[in-house]
Amino acid sequence: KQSLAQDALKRRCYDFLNMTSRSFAAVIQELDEELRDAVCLFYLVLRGLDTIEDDMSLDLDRKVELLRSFDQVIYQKGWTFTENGPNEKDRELLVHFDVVIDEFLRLKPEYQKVIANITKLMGDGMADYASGEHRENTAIATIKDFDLYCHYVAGLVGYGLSDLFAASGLESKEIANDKALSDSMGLFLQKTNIIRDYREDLDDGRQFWPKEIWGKYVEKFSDLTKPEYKDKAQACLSDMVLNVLDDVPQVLTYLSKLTNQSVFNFCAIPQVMAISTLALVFNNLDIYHRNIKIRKGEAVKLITNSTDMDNVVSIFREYIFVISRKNEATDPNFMKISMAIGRIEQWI
Ligand code: PS7
Ligand code: MN
Ligand code: MN
Ligand code: MN
Ligand code: MN
Ligand code: MN
Repeated sequence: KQSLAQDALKRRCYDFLNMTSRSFAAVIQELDEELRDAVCLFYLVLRGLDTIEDDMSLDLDRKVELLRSFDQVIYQKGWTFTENGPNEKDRELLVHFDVVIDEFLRLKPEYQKVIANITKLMGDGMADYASGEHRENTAIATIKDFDLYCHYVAGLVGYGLSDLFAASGLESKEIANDKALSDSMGLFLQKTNIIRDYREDLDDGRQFWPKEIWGKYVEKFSDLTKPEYKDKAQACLSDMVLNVLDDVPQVLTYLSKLTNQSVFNFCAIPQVMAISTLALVFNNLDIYHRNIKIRKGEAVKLITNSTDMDNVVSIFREYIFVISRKNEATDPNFMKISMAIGRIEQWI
């Protein structure tokens, strides 16, 4: 049985979850009891790691040291971190990270191992990109670099979540076997986020779009915002969307394998939000100037409708149709996008 003090610590973790996540807080809290705390703590640990990765004011050597050792930090009772810049988003979480560690150490050892394993792989991946071979003006040069970075920060989350689902017994062990499917679940979310956040990331001095794509259209990444390059910017955006569409069949295959209702909702809701966001950003040059988001009412509709595979497939069909209608014959990627849609239509 839990003591009152332990209850209070757990509540603070859920407060941190609600503070740090707009998109995952609700779906995590709806998970079956067996998985809820493990996924919440997985989220908080990775949110802590990402807060270190994102802080451009931290000394680079210090950042790399922290990223590479974060899988050990989560076993150090009492560890807190106050070195982040004062304006760093989610700084508070690390200031009180001892609370997260306490709760992490109360999870089943099997869950702890999954979380620590992914934290090690992600931290090393982030460190590679923060320094070393990828550290130039443009860290992400090729599409291969782009895929690998997204694998580190999102595909690995897919691996870890699938491992937790399998370990809980709420899903079959097989869900964790096909790594490519779990990877796609993360890549589709991450790549859509990276397209949508072009402007925000640019203003923060970060560029995640691979030069292999944007370099076909402009000399400088920031040229995409200029009115004189409007047509280039539109073509570049459709090239990026084309790249993300690749993952859709695998996302639908993964979702079709799930059996537990709460796990299905948890997995499906972010994916339908992503396909809706992708339809919204496609051919929408606003992304180069401001942060655009799907309407609140649309998000609510998506959440309430993502109850089973038939409904999720209908939602994907609807947004793939939107993309298909916005696809213009004058776009240099018109044919390739039509073909990608064709491959998805075999599924829906
Ligand atoms: C453990 C639920 C369901 C098999 C903190 C969920 C930031 C898109 O930086 O906050 O604000 O623009 O909007 C989430 C696979 C990861 C991938 C990655 C951990 C789905 C640290 C989400 C979330 C796999 C690195 C948040 C990948 O976006 O970004 C848990 C299956 C964290 C998932 C980051 C991005 C997540 C992201 P930002 P957001
Ligand atoms: Mn966010
Ligand atoms: Mn971030
Ligand atoms: Mn980051
Ligand atoms: Mn405080
Ligand atoms: Mn982002």
